[in-house]
Amino acid sequence: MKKLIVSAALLAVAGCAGVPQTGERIVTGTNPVISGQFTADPTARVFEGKIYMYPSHDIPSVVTHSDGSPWFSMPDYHVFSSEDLTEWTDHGVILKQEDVPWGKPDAYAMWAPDCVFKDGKYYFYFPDAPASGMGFGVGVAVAERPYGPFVPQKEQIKGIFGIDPCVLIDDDGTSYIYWAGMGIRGCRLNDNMLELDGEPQLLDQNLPAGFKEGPFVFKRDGRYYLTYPWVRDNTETLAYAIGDSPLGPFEYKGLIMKESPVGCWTNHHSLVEYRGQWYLFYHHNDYSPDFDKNRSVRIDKVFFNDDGTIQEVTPTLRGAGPVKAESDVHIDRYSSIEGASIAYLDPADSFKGWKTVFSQSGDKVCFNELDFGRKSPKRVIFCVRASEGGRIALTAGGSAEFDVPATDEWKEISFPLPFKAVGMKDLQVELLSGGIVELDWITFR
Ligand code: FUB
Repeated sequence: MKKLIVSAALLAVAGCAGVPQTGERIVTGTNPVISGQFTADPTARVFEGKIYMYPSHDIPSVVTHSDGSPWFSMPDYHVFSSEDLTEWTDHGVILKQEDVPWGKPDAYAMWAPDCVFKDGKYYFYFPDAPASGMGFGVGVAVAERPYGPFVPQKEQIKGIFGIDPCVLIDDDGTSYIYWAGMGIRGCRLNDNMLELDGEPQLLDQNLPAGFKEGPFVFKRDGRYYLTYPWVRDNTETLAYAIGDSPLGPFEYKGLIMKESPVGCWTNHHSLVEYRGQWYLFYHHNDYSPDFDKNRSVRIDKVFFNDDGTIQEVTPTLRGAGPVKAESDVHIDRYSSIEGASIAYLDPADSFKGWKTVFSQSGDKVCFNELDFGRKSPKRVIFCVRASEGGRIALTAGGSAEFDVPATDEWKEISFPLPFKAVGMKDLQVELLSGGIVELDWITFR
């Protein structure tokens, strides 16, 4: 590929863009998906032709565990929706602990939820600490739309002592509820979706030993998948088993995801098919490396083998959403990296995101599947800081080199793009020479 060298730069003095706030539209396509707040335990459902994500909501800890350490603090639930897994709308708080008639209003125990649609209504299932006792119960809040308003039932579901509810509506309309409470349990739900219909059953007797929680059950090609976080060693993997009926027996099949490489103790997930592709929604502590109970939702594609088994998912930063070349492309959410490093833009506020730091010639970052659309852009703009300046090579179909001028401040630097780029391209940025170059984002106009 012929390389073009572009040496003239236009220096724009405008500051680089900020962070989306709660309540605004959030545009990423990369992992983690939501910034500006913590999100965990995501259940993704397809309602009204869109993806609705029902996560739980971590806040900086205000609760102390019995051993004195800071503990999960989860006061309420938001719901988010997206048509393309890149642009998300935060519909705001749909339920808070003070509004649960049977709950303890200051327990901060609104753990992993689920939401299903039946006969014109949306049923939101959530754990909470009962005002009258110890442990956890599960309640239901009902709405006419997927984003509420949700009205909580007066009482918790009788017969459920545990956390992490998940509901499956089978093809014949029969519903089942699953939860974690001294093992993974399941039971038929009454047609009113509010009461158990029968005796709860223990479902994990035949599964390999080790702590399990967060069951997510779905049906695919006539078989029932019981998927769950599982501690096989020190922290949680995501594992799964398959059965021929909704309440098992289930046979262990393997892992969906290995343990966190940096020790985030929990993982919690859901799988959903949307527009012909299956996705794994899960969480990691990207915005809180020092406290793993402040988590953030990630999404990656998941694939099935012909025999119905699930291919293990390698967690990515690139994520599963389409990213447009005309957006601010954060290559710190890379597909691959050689030599360069990633750091918070502002260590005092992780929600401001990350920067890529190129320190030595040969440092290289690739960001796959950047969508240039049908019309090639005329310019490329880098948001950079580089006290000595540096020369960088950019490849996206064509290839060119750019001289970044020395700047001690973050600057947007615009160059003519000397090659055509249309359609889906993998983007590569490499430092060729010069001093340290820090890159916040790149965009093409
Ligand atoms: O988020 C609180 C708890 O951590 C969830 O209910 C579990 O599944 C684990 O993710």
